[in-house]
Amino acid sequence: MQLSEEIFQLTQQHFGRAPDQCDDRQLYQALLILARQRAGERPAPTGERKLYYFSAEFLLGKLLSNQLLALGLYQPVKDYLAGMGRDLGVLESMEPEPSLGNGGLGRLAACFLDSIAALGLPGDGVGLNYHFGLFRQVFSRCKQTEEPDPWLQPDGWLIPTRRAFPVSLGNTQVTAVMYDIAIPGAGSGCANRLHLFDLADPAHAPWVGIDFDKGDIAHNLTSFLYPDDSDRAGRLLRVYQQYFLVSAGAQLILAELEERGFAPDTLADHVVIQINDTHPSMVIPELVRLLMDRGLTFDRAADQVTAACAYTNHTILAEALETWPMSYIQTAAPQLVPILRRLDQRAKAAHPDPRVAILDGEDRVHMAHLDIHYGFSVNGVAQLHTDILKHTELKPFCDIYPQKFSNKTNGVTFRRWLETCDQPLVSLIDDCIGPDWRRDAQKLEGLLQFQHDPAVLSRLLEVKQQNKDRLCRLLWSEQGLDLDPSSVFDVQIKRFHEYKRQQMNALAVIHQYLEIKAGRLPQRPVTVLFGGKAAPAYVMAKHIIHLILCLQKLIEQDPQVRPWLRVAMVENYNVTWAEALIPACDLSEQISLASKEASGTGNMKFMANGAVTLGTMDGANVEIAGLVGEENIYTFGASSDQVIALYRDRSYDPRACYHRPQVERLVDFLVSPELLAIGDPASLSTLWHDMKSKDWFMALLDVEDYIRTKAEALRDYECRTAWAEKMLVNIARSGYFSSDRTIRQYNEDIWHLN
Ligand code: F55
Repeated sequence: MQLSEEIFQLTQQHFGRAPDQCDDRQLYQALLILARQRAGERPAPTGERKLYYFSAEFLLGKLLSNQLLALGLYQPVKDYLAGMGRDLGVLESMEPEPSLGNGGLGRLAACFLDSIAALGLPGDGVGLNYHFGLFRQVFSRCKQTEEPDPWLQPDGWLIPTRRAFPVSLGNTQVTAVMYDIAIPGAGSGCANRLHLFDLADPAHAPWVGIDFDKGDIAHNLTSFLYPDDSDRAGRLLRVYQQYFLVSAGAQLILAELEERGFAPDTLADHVVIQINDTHPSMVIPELVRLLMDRGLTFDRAADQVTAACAYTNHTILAEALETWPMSYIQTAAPQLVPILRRLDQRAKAAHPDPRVAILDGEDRVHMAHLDIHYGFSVNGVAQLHTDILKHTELKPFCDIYPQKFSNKTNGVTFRRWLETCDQPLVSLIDDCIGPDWRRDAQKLEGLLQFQHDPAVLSRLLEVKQQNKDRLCRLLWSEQGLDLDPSSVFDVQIKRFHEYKRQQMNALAVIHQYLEIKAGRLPQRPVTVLFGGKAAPAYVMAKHIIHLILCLQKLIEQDPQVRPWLRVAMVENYNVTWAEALIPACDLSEQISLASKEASGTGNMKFMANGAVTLGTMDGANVEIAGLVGEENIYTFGASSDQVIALYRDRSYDPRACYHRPQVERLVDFLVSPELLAIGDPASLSTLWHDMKSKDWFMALLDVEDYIRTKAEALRDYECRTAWAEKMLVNIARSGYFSSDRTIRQYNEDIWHLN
């Protein structure tokens, strides 16, 4: 059937009218149903083994455009709509964004699902259907507040299934029901599934305290995604959620194994489980338990599980490594306790070194240690990160199991992060090198032949300007921010965390402000854009947001500074905002303290969209620098080796850095009369004290070099042609960071799916 006929039938059937009589919501709904049906008809890929990608988070973003793209319907639908004077972007703005992730880890899982399906590999995602996602960020009096974010729609992307599994949580029996989202693969003709488990009869009272003693667990288990904070309160609930996820997921795996006609003791021949950080690590003891129920001995069960499970590490921050008190597991999943104790004893018998113990002296379970002993693969997410894991953080493990360790540098799907978010750039690329880069992103290197082509370079600058204009219109209509599209767009968007050092960027803003006040004007106005959420219990991150919102307000009120410098913090930053901000960015801020950012993936998206990186030699920035060469990136700051030595010797002295005259005046501005008149004195002075005396992530160590390097970038920006060359080289060299490449490597080295 013709596309137009099919859409006609759908709108007739559902709304009793022709497409051109439908409002935006009805037309959106018809396209959703079309995509859902087409994807549902696609066969699943086949292979020797099937992958299950276990993750507590899948940060999908809006689905319509990307589903249509994967189905080969994106351009046809756009053309069809254009013929009626309608616009896909407008229709898609109806769609609520599923906020099933905190940040990079969850978004990586979504990019991976896209690439797994595109490569035609058999692999499903396994996660949870949080009804209120993370939270919606609202600014009030220059502070972040949190509101529930209901994203589920009555007739949306979720497909109910008949699968249901019993899960016993402490002394409560619940039923896990399974909803699916189809994941069609671009160019593969197949579709995988994202399985999201939910409670059978949830009450889901939003935003009320959860009282465990009243049995609320059985009602609120899948209400919220718990933020990545160091807060105690939500921790027991996280254990409940994790067990619910892995128990249902493990039962699904064994049910499918049986349906494929294979015996439980052949699990590892037919199944591979990728464990996305330690959040799903309880799948290991749970599978051992279920295999023993099916007649395997403990040792055979443990061997099968070990040969089926692979673990990805995403952080070396000590406070982020999960260790659960056994008493929590006793409460949430007592059936796992004897299994965990046996797994611990078996590991201790073979490897008595206390540094590699699963259970420590305080009866806490080290989840990463469990994964390394009882998995066949451990990977980091960028070369530097993997090297640090092997030589420092996980060295005792690497000495025991050198063959288990490998690097898989992260990647992002260019279908979402270039093709659908930056159409002006896509047209330019197609005009230069044709469409083949869609199949193989490395082909973007073909752009290098245009590095000195004045026509291409000037078109590149026009594309960037178009994207900046579009962002300005959006920020004005959605958030009432009126920005200057002719200014330089300097963008830092990511979760708020001290190690990511938004506070250092704020100090650079203060520097610029004081320069302008002193009559030293920049060559061109600069707009510093921020976006990101702080975990509700992460007090210091909230102080940093407060500082930035106060600076924004201070500058708004200052007619002397405002024409030259603006700060704009986007409210409720999410995937959708990222898709508008990244194509509009000139300077990409990737300024984490070296050694602390495992990889970063925003850095890759910016690069592919022609932004130039201002960054430390951390995570994947190191690989970006290697690919583009030093003339096409701005790097600064202490090296990871230096930073690691400073921590090891405890020799970082924030006070010494603070007392450098240029630094002191920036830090002291936090408690200046101007700022105190705007903000909360308690918040600002807490941050001020912390920066002077603790500065755990060494913002003051790098701030001068940072300011100097940023100034150099802004000077270079004025030579527009030379800057356009940098943009072009960044785009041309970004192909390595396609998640298609990453997934090929996972498949070749770890999964061996087909
Ligand atoms: C979420 C929940 C908890 Cl409990 C802890 C951490 C997180 C989380 O969101 N982590 C996260 O996003 N990690 C990031 O993973 C990315 C993908 O590998 C990396 O690029 C990034 O460096 C890392 O911080």
